[in-house]
Amino acid sequence: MEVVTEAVKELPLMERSAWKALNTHSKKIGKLHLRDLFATDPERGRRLAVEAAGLYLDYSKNRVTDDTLNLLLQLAEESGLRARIEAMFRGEKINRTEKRAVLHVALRAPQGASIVVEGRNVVPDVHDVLQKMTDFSNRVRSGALTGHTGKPIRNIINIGIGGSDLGPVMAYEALRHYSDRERTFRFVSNVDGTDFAEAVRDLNPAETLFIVSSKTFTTLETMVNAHTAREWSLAGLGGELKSVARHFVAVSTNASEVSKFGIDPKNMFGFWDWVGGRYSMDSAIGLSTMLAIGPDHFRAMLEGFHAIDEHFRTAPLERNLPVLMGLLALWNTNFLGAETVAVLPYDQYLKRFPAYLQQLTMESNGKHVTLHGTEVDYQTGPIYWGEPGTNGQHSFYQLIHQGTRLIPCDFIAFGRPLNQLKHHHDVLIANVCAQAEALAFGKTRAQVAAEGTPDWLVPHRVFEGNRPSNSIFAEQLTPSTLGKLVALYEHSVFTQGAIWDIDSFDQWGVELGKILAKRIIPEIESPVEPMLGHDSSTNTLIRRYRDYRQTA
Ligand code: G6Q
Repeated sequence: MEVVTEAVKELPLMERSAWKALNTHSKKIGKLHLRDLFATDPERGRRLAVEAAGLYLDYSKNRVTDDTLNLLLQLAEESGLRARIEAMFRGEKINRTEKRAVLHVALRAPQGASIVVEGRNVVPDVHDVLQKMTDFSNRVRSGALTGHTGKPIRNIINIGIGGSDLGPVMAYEALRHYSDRERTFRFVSNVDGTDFAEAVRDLNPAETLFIVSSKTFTTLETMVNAHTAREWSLAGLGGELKSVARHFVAVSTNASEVSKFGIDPKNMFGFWDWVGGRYSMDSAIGLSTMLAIGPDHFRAMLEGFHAIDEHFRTAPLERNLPVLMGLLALWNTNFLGAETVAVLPYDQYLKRFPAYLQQLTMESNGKHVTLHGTEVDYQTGPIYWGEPGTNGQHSFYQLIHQGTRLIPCDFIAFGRPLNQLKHHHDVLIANVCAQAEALAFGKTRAQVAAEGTPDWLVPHRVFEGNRPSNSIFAEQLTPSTLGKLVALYEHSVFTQGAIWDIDSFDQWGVELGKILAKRIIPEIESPVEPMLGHDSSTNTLIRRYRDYRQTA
């Protein structure tokens, strides 16, 4: 099926009438304060909120009026957002530069659904792999599957990087409450030997299963780690090659490389080229997640994803959570000059969620040309970052409250805690509410002075306020809620990328460094002094490292 064409017909972004109107409008809005917006509309906090599939989004503390929202929605229409959404769900090759369909939504489509890629309904394939993962997980979790020496598998190590690591790590941490506490789960990604050494230092190879997760099965870091794991495992199991079959499985799209590595393709869990790495935590790349939380919880997570997929596909744009989040991020970036978005989960289990979102958002929308290769003349993807509250409050929130930059925040919180300890949760939620309130409304000079603050100290204690934030609340952090949250951000990223008219699904920016590293490895390892043809800085750094290496 050919690449969607609707974007071709459109005007460049900055020439669209809604964009131009937003530009003019933003000059007026720049002067409005959230204090006034709330004072003149007592219903604002209820009105500018929307709930879908159990996620509640309060976006009232953004610097927007009804006119702003209408113009943003108009921009979405003028940019053909609806057609783009449909094109994705129909399996069109919207990843233009890689000529691929983008169908992570098929990974969570229920049995019986039909999503056709190049004439083939892929949903039955998805469910076949899910069934294979389920059978395998049940065998490991019940103890039926043992290691080479007959001992049960107690340790599971996922080896992968980027999209083959960040999702599994995040999901494991996020859903640890639901995990099998009898087993140890670790994740090795970095080619820095420390990562592997620390992951295995207290483990028995006879009880350890490695999942080598790599879509391509050629990624340098993963292959170096996988070979080290193989040596470590063999060394602990008497060097018997047939032990590999019991201690290694692969998640990949590349069966021939998997078997070259020595893993029997029947121990391989497949996925497809229409699943992008950073959109793959709900594919077989989530095998470690399923082993940790069990197949039922994994399927509940998929149902959560699917609920938001359906909402994204069918809800009117003005009630559509991912669309609103995407439009607000775009408003803050392109019209209010924000450069980052802070994601602040008030839940310790979500401690790796900001790291996960960094890849999802920045690898997707960190692009400088449009789908058609022309240089953009507007900002694209903002920098996403964050830490769990309340820890961040005692660290970088100072800059958000009183610094000179505008940093929109996404606060995430849950109604019911998974660990009920005295009134911890009430204190936690009081903090998330207080932070959003303080950022929006601040504290005026008059308020500070009225507290008896000496004149010289007043400026230091003034909080300007007018700092935008979203608050995302849900009842409880469950596997289903996690699926919903991830899908919310996936589709918010999609919305932004569709309007910016960029390819949110390629990642050419990671290539150059990879190629250069491959060139430098032999120069570093050469037994004779190599001829170096880099710039003078790179040459000197390589020589310095060679000196360290010789004295090591
Ligand atoms: C994600 C990227 C990238 C990828 C890693 C690992 O969208 O494509 O982060 O996931 O480079 O790739 P492999 O799974 O092929 O090892």
